[in-house]
Amino acid sequence: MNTLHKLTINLAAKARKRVLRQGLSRVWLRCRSTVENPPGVKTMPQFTVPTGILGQATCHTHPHLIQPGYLTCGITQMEYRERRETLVNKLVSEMENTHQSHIIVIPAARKQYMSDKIPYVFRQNSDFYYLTGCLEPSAILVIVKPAQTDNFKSIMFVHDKDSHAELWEGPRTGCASAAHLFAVDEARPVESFGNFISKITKSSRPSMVWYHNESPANPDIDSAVRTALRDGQASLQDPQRALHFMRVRKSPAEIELMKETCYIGSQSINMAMACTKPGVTEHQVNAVLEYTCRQGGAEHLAFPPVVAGGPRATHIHYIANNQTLAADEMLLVDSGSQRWLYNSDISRTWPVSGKFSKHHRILYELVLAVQKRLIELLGEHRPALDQLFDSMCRLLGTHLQQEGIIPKHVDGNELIGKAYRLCPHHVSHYLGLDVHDSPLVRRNSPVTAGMIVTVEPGIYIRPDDETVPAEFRGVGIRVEDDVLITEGDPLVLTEACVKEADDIEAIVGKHSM
Ligand SMILES: [Mn+2]
Repeated sequence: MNTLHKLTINLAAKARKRVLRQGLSRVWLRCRSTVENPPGVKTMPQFTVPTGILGQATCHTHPHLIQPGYLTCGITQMEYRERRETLVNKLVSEMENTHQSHIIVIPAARKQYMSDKIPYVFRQNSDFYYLTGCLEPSAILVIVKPAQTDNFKSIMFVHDKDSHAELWEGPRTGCASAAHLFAVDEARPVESFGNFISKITKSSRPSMVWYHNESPANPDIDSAVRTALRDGQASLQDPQRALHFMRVRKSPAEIELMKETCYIGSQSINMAMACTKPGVTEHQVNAVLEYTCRQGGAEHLAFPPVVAGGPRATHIHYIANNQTLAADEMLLVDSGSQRWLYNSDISRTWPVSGKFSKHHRILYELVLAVQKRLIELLGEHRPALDQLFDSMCRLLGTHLQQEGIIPKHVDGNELIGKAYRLCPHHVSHYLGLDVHDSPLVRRNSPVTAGMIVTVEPGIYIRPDDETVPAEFRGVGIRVEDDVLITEGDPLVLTEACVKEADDIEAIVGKHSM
């Protein structure tokens, strides 16, 4: 472990310093500033985190995870409060009728079971977490804004203290501490939600209920919301689009969290490269990814990873990961970590033997050149992601033609079409609390500073693809980095992950499991 540690540290040290340094100073100043407000400037309310054992880790009980004064790692109660305020203002401004009350309902995810009483690892609903920092299943955030006032009230419905339930499931925050912990105006037991929503919609007519009713995060409360809508004659609107437009641009604190998860994900892939040798199985490489991510501080992997040797890499979502790796194969890995719910998403491809064959190196360097050029383009004029995809097809087509993989006489749209056939997936998506983050922000939307996007061109040549020279067949290659868009040059947050062909050859196989 020590030799490998030194090797990856050396390869990644410079990159890491640069990635972690940028932006840190700004956040540090924000948290540590002792400058007093000039007279007359409104001071913002201050919040504190209650002491005692609560339903989730706090800065008091888990100081190794959460800094003093923060609600969750890196995020203050004030930041969550400001997000709720921004959402209310956005939603209200979308409606012209000022005589209307607004009731926003954002449910937490509920527990999911793999079989009787055996739960899956709980994953909070990202929209709910973004607005509350609350990790409790089946909680509900309700924001009520009466007509013709600027004020609004946030109410959290949580599971109240219950010694029997807590004996089995662990401590709960309970109503008495939840309002304080989540810096909301009120906390009530979840069981009272049905009554509450039906009373409030009846008493605040006319009202607009903002609730995402397509594939709701918690179907258990769906019927209560529907009944309230009907009986209260309220209109229904979906808050998710506005929320996703907020989530797609990361705050300085979120950027720090993304840098951490990207660093952990990068090192896990470096470790996977180091452990790769002929005879090792895809399953074992999967285990290395998982171990290294958790050991680095991630909750778990961001998604079931693709660990695909040889021609299996031409199936883009191959996750069986159950084959033995052979010396003449390339290995494609697409993996990432989730830390404090923020995800990294990285792909690398390397030779199992530790040495690229002539034709594998040609293909790898071709994809790498296209990937680097696409990152440059993001810095030059921040194309929308759909435009970046067009650029990928054009670049791939030209490069494949230069290498004789696509015939010389092909041009224009036909060339782009042939490139598209070899890379049938999109080149980019937004990244954050979800791996495919903010899906309601379309990929033709303008790309702006604060967004984090993936850049992931690839080529997949099936073993039976007779349109391509035989020596290039049976291989899938993808190179994927996570990139922060800034006012200046884009910042590659996964820069610690080895990607130059020579560096890959220096690290593959250097560690024994
Ligand atoms: Mn991706």
